[in-house]
Amino acid sequence: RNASSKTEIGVVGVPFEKGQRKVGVGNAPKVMRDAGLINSLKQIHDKIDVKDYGDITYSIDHDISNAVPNMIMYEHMVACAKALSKQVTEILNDGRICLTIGGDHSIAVATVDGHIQAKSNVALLWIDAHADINTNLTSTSGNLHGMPVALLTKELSDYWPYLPGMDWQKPVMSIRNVAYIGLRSVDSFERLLIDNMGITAFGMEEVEKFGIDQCVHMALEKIDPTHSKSIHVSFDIDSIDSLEAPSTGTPVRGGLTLREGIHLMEVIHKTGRLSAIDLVEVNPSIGTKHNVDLTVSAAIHIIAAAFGYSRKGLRPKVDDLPIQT
Ligand code: 4U7
Ligand code: MN
Ligand code: MN
Ligand code: MN
Repeated sequence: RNASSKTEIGVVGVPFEKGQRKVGVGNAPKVMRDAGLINSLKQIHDKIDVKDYGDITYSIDHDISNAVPNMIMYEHMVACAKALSKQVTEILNDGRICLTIGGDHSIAVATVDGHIQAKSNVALLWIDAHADINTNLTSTSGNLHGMPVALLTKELSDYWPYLPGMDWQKPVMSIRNVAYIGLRSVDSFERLLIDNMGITAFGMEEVEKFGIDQCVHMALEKIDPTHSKSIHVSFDIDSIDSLEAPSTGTPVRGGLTLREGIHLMEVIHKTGRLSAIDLVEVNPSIGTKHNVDLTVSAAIHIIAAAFGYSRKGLRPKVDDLPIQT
């Protein structure tokens, strides 16, 4: 895919914040749209077509609160995820790349599930300071945004109890098709899993050692060695250093620079196989207005890079400079 081929994008907002305990992250879809997200996408180049599918709404139909130990506001995640998974599948079946604006990271259970429903052969890049691979038994917080990778992968399915209301969600993704980039805050049981299961992980030590370009290429080679899979990027804004993206619920210093985040997305764009992006964990209620502006604009730059924005500039449609007459 290049600037001359048509790119169709479907945007969905998920004003969901019950996968963690801080208020505000649910306002990110509105704040991102108000900051000009849709126009930034349209302005990347003239072959871009954007359709905004609006925000996900959900209602809880049966009482499954406290059905599973140590999973806070579980019934909300279940209901929102069901609606979101359907929406993602619909956007992909409409022939569009799906851009999901969270919301906290628990929503990725649904976006990846919806992607698998539409494309089956999915490779997942998880860009995050955290591994988000806790189960309800290993989590020290009970926050669902720390659990999505464990909910999605078949190798982890034996470690869960029966999850009422989640029967529609099939944990069919193999952990071998998942790679992390940006890790620097990993809980002890998460570390155990990454080591014992040999999960592909390029933490900040590896980013430092090999450089971001090599890390992305190596990650893609591991999760999609035949260059044939549909690529899903789940981008937690806290992967970016908290100096450059401060307005987020669980900030960690020593992260990716915005430049590294942009380059990572440029590399993925060039595969031509990017089908879905989640941009999650922007919390407009954290920090000053300046902090929020920095975080939102970082997010928009990262998204634009994924859809082919070129830092080199685009050539005009004609081949000559305008002549004075
Ligand atoms: B995010 C944590 F304990 N691991 O499980 C947990 F450190 O989506 C943090 O990456 C999870 O922002 C962070 O609560 C979730 C904690
Ligand atoms: Mn996360
Ligand atoms: Mn995180
Ligand atoms: Mn190869």
